[in-house]
Amino acid sequence: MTMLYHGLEARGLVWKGIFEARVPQLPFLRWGHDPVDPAQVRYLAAWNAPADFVAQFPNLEVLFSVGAGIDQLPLAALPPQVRVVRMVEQGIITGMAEYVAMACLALHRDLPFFIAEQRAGCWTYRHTRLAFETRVGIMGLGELGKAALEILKPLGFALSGWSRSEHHIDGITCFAGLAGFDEFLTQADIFVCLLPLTLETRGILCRKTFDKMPPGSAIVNAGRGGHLIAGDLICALDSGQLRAAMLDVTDPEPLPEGHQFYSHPAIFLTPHVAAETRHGSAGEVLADNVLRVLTGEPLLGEVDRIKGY
Ligand code: NDP
Ligand code: OXD
Repeated sequence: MTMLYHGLEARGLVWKGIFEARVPQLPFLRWGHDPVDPAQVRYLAAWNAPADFVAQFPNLEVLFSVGAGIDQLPLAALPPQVRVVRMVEQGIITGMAEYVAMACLALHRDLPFFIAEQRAGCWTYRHTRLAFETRVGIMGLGELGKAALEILKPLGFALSGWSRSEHHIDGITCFAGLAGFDEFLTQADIFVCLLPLTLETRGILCRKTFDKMPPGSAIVNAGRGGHLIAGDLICALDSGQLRAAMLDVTDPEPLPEGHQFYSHPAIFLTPHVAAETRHGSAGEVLADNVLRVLTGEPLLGEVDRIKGY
């Protein structure tokens, strides 16, 4: 019985060390480095894997995502009995909270406008607001959405959130499901997407959604590129319905050379760096989870394969 890792070499080395110390009974093999008997592979940790790659392991029991999302894995090709686990670790959570704080403060304090004025050589006054005058709506109230709310709350923003099921969070106006979506969209000036990419959420950042937001709203997408309809965003920005978009994720990644997003004055891109899986903390979480599998305990971050997240 073995654990197989597929991904960045530096991370693999750190994780091998952690497994040797914490789970010595389970050989930790690195794809491309160690000889692998496919029939022995019970656990696989990967960020991404081609469909035929997963099919090579007939006795696979658990597929661990190296990241918090799982949509990049070939789940359709995975037998239904294989369990899928996403990464829930403090490095990703803290990284995302920092990114959301940065994005919301930059948009709230009109940084895009002031940078544009500077580039034009203009010293232009514009009245600024305090955080309590700006409303931020978080789409997705999971690990990352909740961390985003926690970092934004002490800054004073007026906060709301939207999720699939009902949530009750102190000091946050919560909306749920399709029934609550339209009202949620009237409640904020900055919308932050921290949803998983599923059949239900693909394309959710589209014209119909933008039209229901207050005119001049801004969006932040740190979920997945597939949440956003690119052409609809450009139209909404060009018409002024939206004033700015901060995008950490795009479809595809990397964004091809010459793509309109690179040069659009109201779009601010980062190359999928909002939250990175940290080698040390994530390796400990993976080892904890593998120990849980071995002792039959519930897993942290197990995905409901029907819901898709
Ligand atoms: P979780 O699974 O913890 O949370 C997902 C949240 O989305 C839940 O609140 C869930 O609702 C809500 N949700 C799911 N489907 C719907 C729907 N159809 N309608 C409304 N709400 C919905 O995920 P995480 O917070 O850990 O991560 C979220 C995503 O962030 C990842 O899937 C990944 O795509 C992205 N990500 C991006 C990174 C980056 O660097 N840009 C880094 C890490 C993650 P409910 O609570 O009711 O279940
Ligand atoms: C993740 C990501 O899902 O990096 O962890 O996007």
